[in-house]
Amino acid sequence: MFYNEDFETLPRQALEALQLKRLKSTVERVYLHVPFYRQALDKAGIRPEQIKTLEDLQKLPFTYKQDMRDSYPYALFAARMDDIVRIHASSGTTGKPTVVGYTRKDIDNWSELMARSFVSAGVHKGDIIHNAYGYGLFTGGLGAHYGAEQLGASVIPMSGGNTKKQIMIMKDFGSTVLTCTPSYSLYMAEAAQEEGIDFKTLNLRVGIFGAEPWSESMRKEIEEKLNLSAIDIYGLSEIMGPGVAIECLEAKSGLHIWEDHFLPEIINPETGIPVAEGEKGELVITTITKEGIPLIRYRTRDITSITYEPCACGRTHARIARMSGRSDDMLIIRGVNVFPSQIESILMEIEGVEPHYLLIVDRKDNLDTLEVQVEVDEQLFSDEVKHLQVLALTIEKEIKDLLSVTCKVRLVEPKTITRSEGKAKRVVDRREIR
Ligand code: DLL
Repeated sequence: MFYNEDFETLPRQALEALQLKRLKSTVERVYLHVPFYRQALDKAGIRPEQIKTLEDLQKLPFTYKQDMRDSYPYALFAARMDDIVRIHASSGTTGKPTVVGYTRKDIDNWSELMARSFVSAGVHKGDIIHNAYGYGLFTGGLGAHYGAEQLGASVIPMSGGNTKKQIMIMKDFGSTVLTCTPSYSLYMAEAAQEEGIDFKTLNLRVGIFGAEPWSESMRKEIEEKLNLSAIDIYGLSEIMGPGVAIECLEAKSGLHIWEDHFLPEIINPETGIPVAEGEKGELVITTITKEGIPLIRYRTRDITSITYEPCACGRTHARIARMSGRSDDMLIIRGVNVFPSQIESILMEIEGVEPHYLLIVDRKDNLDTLEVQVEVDEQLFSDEVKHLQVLALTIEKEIKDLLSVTCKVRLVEPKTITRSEGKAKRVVDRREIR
């Protein structure tokens, strides 16, 4: 099933021809309207008319998050403020947020791409979409909302929070699709259990989860607890919001990135040079249809790989692998690189361990320390102390064997780790605080 079959199954040659045409016009647009890009291109010694093939993309300079911060709030906009109909911003834990603006056409394109994404996840007109992504400056809520309406499904604009009410509405309104962060879905499962509501009695069929890293084992856990098929959706506000890439229900093997709107590259984050197909690196995206704030070779910091292999679903658009983390989330513990998602995968494979954890990194006597706090189920917790000790040691050994990092595991009581209604906070790095 497709939403826009012509574009979603465009043969690669035609797709690449379209990409080139759109790339050229985007480069012209930013050169003409955005002083930042005019200077950056002049400095790189490249003019828009020199873009003749898709490979010429390599000649263009990168755009970094810092460039967006330096352009706060509107300096990177390539459209007149008169033509901007929506403004979003990413929260940003430090400093000013990153601001993005959309023209009417940008909103239309975004709605279409979100509608395509819904269909790719097996959602159709007639579905009741319980949208628990946050509404507001965050792109999740409104992005999913517009896509759902574009598709013609019924959307319930829940936003995040008030979890008990979420469960009641989901049950009473007969929601068939849930959209929220993966961590929030697990919080909902827990809240439902407390209310004595079994997800098996709900009508939910599909969950569309993203906005934060999650693992394959977390998917299993969610599918079991919520009794639905869980689909991974990726996006970022700088590029558009949710719906940049999504898995298809047929294959659930990589996320199709909508290549008629975005040009993906995977590069070695250190050298900036593209890596081979299938190899891991940093995802770099060039937008090729955006009017409000087109970005050239934007360094997402997200780590993935790409494949151009045809997919069982018939879509011709490349697939990126589930994000294994952000290069700036990567922890370096005594010189060893560790992504929180790697620890998550190990934890989720262990019986009795709950999908709620927190990594605490510190420095003692000039040495990095890692404490893994993880909840265990009620039964285990009330078990003999000896058993808990054995379990903690087993996890420590597993982490040491697989990731070569020494850590201290602290098993904690159920429901002691703070739950999230949006993006979960998995790491506390005390080394930064000092
Ligand atoms: O999180 C947009 C979004 C909303 C995506 C709803 C999916 C669903 P930002 O707040 O700008 O936008 O955060 C973007 O979140 O660079 C990734 O690091 C991370 N991220 C988003 N989706 C995924 C995912 C939205 N499926 C940042 N897996 C991105 C892993 C993800 N990380």
